[in-house]
Amino acid sequence: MPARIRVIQGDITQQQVDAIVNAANNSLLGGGGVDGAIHRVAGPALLAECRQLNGCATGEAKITRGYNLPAKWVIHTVGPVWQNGEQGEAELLAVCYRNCLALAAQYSLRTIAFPSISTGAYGFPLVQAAKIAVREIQSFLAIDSLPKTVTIVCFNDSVYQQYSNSLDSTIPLKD
Ligand code: AR6
Repeated sequence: MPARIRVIQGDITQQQVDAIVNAANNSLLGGGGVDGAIHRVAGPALLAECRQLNGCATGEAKITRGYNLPAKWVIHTVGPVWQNGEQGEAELLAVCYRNCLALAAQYSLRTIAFPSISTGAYGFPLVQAAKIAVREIQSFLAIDSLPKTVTIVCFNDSVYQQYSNSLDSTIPLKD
């Protein structure tokens, strides 16, 4: 049986999955990093739909169509900005993963890809973020049959190494 979580190195905008997750900001009106890349590939219709959503609170998730992306859907979530680790950042990051996965299950999506939420412009320490991501995805998949598979897409080598280490240190979850 194939594992339900995998870690790859690549560009999330090129993933052939039902939904990709966007690490957005509270405005949902675009930005840099993975957010900028997703809007560039999806095209202006994505921004037009995002304008109707009235933003998104930190930790919450909202879904739009994927337009010119290979993915049919984009799940936008807003990770916490790292301050000092004592402002609820860890729980807010965990809630992002849970809310995205719950939305995917609600839409009956089988495959979803996540970026490394909050670890770029928002400054969340990578080691801790990778542990939280893998823990939350594992816990969700243990109680829900959807999504079937979750891919964590790492843009560079150090991010890939951290998420791989984090996944290796857990018991693999099979179908
Ligand atoms: N595919 C996969 N991962 C990517 C890609 C890509 N095409 N491009 C960048 N990454 P960041 P955040 C990685 O800064 O920390 C935006 O301006 C990147 O290397 O995109 O949650 C938003 O509008 C890093 O590992 O997101 C917000 O204002 C990871 O994605 C703010 O940045 C996350 O980095 C959100 O900051």
